Amino acid sequence: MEPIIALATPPFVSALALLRLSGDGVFAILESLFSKPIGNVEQRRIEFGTLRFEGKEIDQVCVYLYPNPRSMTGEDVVEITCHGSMVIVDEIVAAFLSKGVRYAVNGEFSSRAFLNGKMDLIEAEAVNDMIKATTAEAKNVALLSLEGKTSKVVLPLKQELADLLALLEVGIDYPEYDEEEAFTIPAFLTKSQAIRERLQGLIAQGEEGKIIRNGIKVAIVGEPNVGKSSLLNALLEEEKAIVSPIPGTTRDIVEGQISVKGIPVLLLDTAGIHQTEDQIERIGVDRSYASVEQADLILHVLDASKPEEDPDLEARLAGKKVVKIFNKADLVPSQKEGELYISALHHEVEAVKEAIYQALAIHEDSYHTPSLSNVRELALLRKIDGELAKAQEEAGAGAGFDLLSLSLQRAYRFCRELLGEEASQDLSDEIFSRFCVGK
Ligand SMILES: Nc1nc2c(ncn2[C@@H]2O[C@H](COP(=O)(O)OP(=O)(O)OP(=O)(O)O)[C@@H](O)[C@H]2O)c(=O)[nH]1
Ligand SMILES: [Mg+2]
Repeated sequence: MEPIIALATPPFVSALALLRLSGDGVFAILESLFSKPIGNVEQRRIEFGTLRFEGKEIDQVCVYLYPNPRSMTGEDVVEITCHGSMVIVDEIVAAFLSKGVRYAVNGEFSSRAFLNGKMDLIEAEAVNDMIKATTAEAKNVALLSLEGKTSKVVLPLKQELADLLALLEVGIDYPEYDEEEAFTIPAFLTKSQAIRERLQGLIAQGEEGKIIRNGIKVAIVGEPNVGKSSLLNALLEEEKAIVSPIPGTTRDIVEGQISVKGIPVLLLDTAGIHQTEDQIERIGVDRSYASVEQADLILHVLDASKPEEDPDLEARLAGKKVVKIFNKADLVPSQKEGELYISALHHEVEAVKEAIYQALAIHEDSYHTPSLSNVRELALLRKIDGELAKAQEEAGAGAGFDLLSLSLQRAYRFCRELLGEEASQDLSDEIFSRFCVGK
């Protein structure tokens, strides 16, 4: 394919920068700018030399030569390590552009790797997830996918779908087949149920993987003055939000990020919820309600010295995941059994982190288990399950094997799509455009 170039490291000043080229003729193009002959590249090789353009030296560089197919993209690839000044990077890029190389678009290197069979879609997406990971745990989960371990989870599923489909097809073509071996509706229901259980396990694991990778939003809500902002500050170990004894101090949402056992948690401190005539405060209260809607988990803070239930707020929290917290434990002589008491003022909030972790109900395994955890993958798993559910329903209503086979074929196609085996160009374009250039 046509040669492309991109900067693979961030566009800032640093000790070194790495540029990557891939495509037809990249060795010859490099040779035309390099101080040494490159010749035939039969094995991977590193050369040190000078890049020159129009009689002017650009920089001393190391070039890494990867002949196809043993390269990241499967094409001829050149990587250039130069000194990390953006002036040098710009000059190198300009020199290559003048030689007919084009600047890569987002994800083009990974997209070529995918098209050349160097990795499947799940692995390609893992490259993106790994680069975007903000915690070590998130990076580890992405690494499992990159190593192909997630794809291996899908292969048995694909095999089971293929087996079931084959049994249905035999049943359609040879209905008179030996009585004892004939495939029956009850047998179909049993087998399809086993596959659905595997699928549901994958979906549950994927949801947990998604939390570990992307993190969650946690809203801190409650009446004014109960100590919500104090709790935010104590968790952040920073005086981020204004704290005062005057009710109604916080009016806007104040955000802060913490890590709970490696899970990125975005905390939202909100305005105290109560009836108010103050116009600005009312806007704040509306924002608090909106945060409740958006959040994955709510920390409902009450003042332990005067715990008042607000039926209005309780109603809003119905159906949400809520952790109830009694703050200002230092002001009360006794604590109710089984409730969570803390003192934000005295920075006694470790128990809150533990409670957040417990509420998420993450299995320890999920930190080490490969899972299908991005939106595309989870949606496809649900579609496969949906097709099987439909087939089971039809089987229950007396449908023939031919009808069931249609649902199974769709399920099988979704499974192939999961691995990128049947990805349309549109789909892979959509996926790779989320990558940054240079990948
Ligand atoms: N004794 C005691 N006082 C606390 C504790 N936590 C917070 N306070 C005090 O309670 C008052 C209100 O605290 P904030 O954190 O501003 O309360 P808030 O819920 O954010 O209030 P609004 O923003 O007005 O809704 C301040 O005077 C805090 O110092 C605690 O654990 N113990
Ligand atoms: Mg506040």
